[in-house]
Amino acid sequence: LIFDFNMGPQAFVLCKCLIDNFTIHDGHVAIRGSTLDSVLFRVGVIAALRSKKLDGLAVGVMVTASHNPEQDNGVKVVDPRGEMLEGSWEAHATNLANAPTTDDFLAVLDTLIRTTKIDISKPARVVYARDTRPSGVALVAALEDGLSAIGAEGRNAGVTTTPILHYLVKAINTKNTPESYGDDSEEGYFQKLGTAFQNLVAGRPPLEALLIDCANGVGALAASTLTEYLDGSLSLILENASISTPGALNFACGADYVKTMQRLPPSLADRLKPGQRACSLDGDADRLMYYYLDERGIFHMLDGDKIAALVAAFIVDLVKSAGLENEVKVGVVQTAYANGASTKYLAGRLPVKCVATGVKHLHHAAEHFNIGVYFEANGHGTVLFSPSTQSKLALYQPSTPAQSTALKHLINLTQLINQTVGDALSDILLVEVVLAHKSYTGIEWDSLYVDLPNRLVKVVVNNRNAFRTENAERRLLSPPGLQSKIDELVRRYDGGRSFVRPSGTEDVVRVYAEAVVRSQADELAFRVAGLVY
Ligand code: 16G
Ligand code: ZN
Repeated sequence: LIFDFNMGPQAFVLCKCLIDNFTIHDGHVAIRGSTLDSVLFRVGVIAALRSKKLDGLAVGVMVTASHNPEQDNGVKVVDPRGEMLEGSWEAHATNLANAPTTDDFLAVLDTLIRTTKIDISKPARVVYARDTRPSGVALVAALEDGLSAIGAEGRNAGVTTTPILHYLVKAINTKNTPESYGDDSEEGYFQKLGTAFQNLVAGRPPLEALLIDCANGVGALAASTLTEYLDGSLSLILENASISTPGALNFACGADYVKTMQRLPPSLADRLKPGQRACSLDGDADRLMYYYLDERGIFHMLDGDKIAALVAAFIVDLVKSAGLENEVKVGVVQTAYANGASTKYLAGRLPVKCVATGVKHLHHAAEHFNIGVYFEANGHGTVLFSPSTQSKLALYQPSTPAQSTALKHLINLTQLINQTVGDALSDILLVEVVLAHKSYTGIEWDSLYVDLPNRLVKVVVNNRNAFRTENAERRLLSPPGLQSKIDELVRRYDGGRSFVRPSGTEDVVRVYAEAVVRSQADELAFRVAGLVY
């Protein structure tokens, strides 16, 4: 039983059962917006408790369902350093969100306060925002009720992107400290990015205008404000910027559409000239996909893997030019979804680590490098400069003018990049800086390596928890015997690679396959899906 899940050729579903509970993954839960009120109330309580536990440091709450359909909604909780909620608290949050009755909720709450030794007399501060989804208004009200129920101080950051909310959390918590992340306002964010960008492209010939598909979401507002801070150093043409058209959000546009369908959003068909660079944001502007049409009108996608390749190579070169290659080690973190050709390209140049899917895994692995570049193939990613590397850059005495220039660029990059989380706007500026420095068009960037054809399939099974993985999700531990059957299949395909993992956000099992030839990648994916079903 195979049917098209309305997602075109790239994703199919083998269906057995339906979803009926919430799970928290990478700090967020997603489900139909109208059924979420009680969850948001509870999230208000959880965020406040997390803040109390951390002595009143500000915690963030973002109401968004990202790239999902407009009628869905969800919530992400942001820890005081601007990062994803700590893993152990995901479990607490799951228990609290799923408590069937108010009495159960109170009982779980009581256990949480006792076991994690929260002093409830401590202050609590929560900063929150929402994307443009209409259901967000009522959900924010429910969140505010949760905050006042526990006496937390709330700050409403209004309608903004997920990465800006992450920025605000970190800026609030580092205010008036030597580690200040910037002014704790949207203006502070744009100012920081805009200034760093202008410094980085000063003296370079201006690039051709960049077309941005804003997914009809909050990214349209932020990208439009961003232009005011770029002072003409880059022109942005905003498309799919209809934030108040019902049903338009993420519909046939946006980063997830482009990645899943591997095609141009139809709305851009007569907008994009051959060779012109374009990119798509997702509904909360934390994912980014670049692409272009060649002279024959054929679509070429520059996904998270291509961004990682472009950016990592550039940073490695700058570190070398600054004379710091023995002191500052650059590394890349990927997941099993990274295209095999990208891994090969990167591994020839710098250390590459593969970790399990999910921003928290990538982010933490990237922290182990002096400069850690991480991008998921889906377009979510950033670059982390370790605190000691940032101090080293600040103190380093360059010995030649060339070293001095490279050093300045590295320091400006630490300001340009939103190091709290993947940020589509900051990532756009990062990509544009590299393209400007290298005088690359999309075509030259694309030719760094050639993607292996690949296919992603989802399979709905009775119990996805029966699927346990090891080795960064590249191999199955259970069900017993399944991995050896997959191995046997994979061996029959030239350049074949395939893996199976349970999704963390949907009640499905995902199957990925790649091979040297497109038809073989498709066939391998469906054969493996057949084994899983
Ligand atoms: C979420 C994660 C993303 C991950 C995806 C995996 C964030 C911002 N994004 O979208 O990192 O790749 O989930 O979903 O947390 P899956 O487990 O359903 O495949
Ligand atoms: Zn998103």
